Amino acid sequence: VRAAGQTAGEDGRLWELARDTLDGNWAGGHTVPSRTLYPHQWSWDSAFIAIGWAHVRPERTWSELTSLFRAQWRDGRVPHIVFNPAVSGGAYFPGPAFWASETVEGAPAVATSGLVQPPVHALAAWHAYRRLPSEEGRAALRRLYPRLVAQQRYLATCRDVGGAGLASIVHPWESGLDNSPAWDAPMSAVPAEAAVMRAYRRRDTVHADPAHRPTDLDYARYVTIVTAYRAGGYRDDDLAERHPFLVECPLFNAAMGASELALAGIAEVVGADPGPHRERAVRITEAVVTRLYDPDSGTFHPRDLRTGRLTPARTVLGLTPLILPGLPTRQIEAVLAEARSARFGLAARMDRPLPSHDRTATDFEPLRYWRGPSWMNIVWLIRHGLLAHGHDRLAAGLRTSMIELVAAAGCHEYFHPDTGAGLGSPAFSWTAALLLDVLA
Ligand code: 2M8
Repeated sequence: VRAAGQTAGEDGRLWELARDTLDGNWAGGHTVPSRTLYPHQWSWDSAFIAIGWAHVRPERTWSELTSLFRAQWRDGRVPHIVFNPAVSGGAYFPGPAFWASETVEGAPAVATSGLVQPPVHALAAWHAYRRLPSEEGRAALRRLYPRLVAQQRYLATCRDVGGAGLASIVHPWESGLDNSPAWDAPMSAVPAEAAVMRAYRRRDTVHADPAHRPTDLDYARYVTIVTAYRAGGYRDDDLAERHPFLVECPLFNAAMGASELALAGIAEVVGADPGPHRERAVRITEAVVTRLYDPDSGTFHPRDLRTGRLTPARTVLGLTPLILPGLPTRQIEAVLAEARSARFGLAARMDRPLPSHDRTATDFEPLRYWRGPSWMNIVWLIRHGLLAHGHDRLAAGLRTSMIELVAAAGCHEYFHPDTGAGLGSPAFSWTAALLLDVLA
């Protein structure tokens, strides 16, 4: 752990800013993504946040993950939101009353959502542990290991709707990239009208500029999809026959594969057998390539199980299978070509931040959430993948870009992909956490 002040000059200032941002969002046992926009615990946020805590307050790495997994459902699903009972139910939409998790058999005592998010947790736990191995860390890994295994098992069984060894997401919120153009095709088939939202009160647009957030029509569809899933008690049987949104996402599945490899590492530390994890990682990697790689575009796309087709948009999701250490050379090279093209502009010296969507596309929106702006967790994951494949110079380009963004704009939630201006929440936890990781 590096004490503030040990780092000279500008890096020291950023280090303190990032640590103070995390401290400000610490809610005792977990860290909120943002005090205003997201006042509860979010699943994949906590994974990224845990990585940051390892560098400044290591004990919080393990509380962050432990508190999240305490809310794991009996079937193994890790809910995407764990509601803090001390925060008013109306502070965030949709709040605990909307999800009604307490009515579901197998849900925990604390109120949660019924959806999941990309399973980056084993990856994060292993990354944090390796950055700072300790006896406390080993004890935490021993406690977390069976829960991480159950999380992966849930996704690999209940969510393998397509039967090809990949997990399906049942809602765009499960992707973490809520309104990405990747979901436009499957979302257009979900029945809804913007007027549906008159029955609800959105809270996000109170705290953030509505022009930077998903639209009311998007929200109407989000509500329709949750309502359908909730009506079936959040069960996953027969989803293919009855659920309006079913997609195999490249990031979600790459995270699942990379987490199996992380679990192999964790298994060795806790005295379990790493073999089955390595085998599963190989199988998931093969399925990601077979099902989600498109040789014509030279990148990865989500597969819409309702049409059987790959969705056409070329978003940053296409680059994320780089986090799979076993990705074949052919796909690594294709993805690198896509990343270095004018669409994404990856370079050893970036002239602009990495966007979340193809910047040459007609539906590229530089201000709107996941439809163009640059996001630190995605940049961190792609950098992690570049390092795994030995592309150190390109990885360094992303690291410099991350540092420059925060230096100029602060720990914002997302950044304008041309100017680097800060957007969304100004004190956002995963931005701070992942900055600490690249500075350390
Ligand atoms: C955003 O998603 C939530 C819904 O889960 C929202 O918009 O209200 C996404 O950026 C998601 O990836 C993130 O985990 C969450 C909290 O930071 O916010």
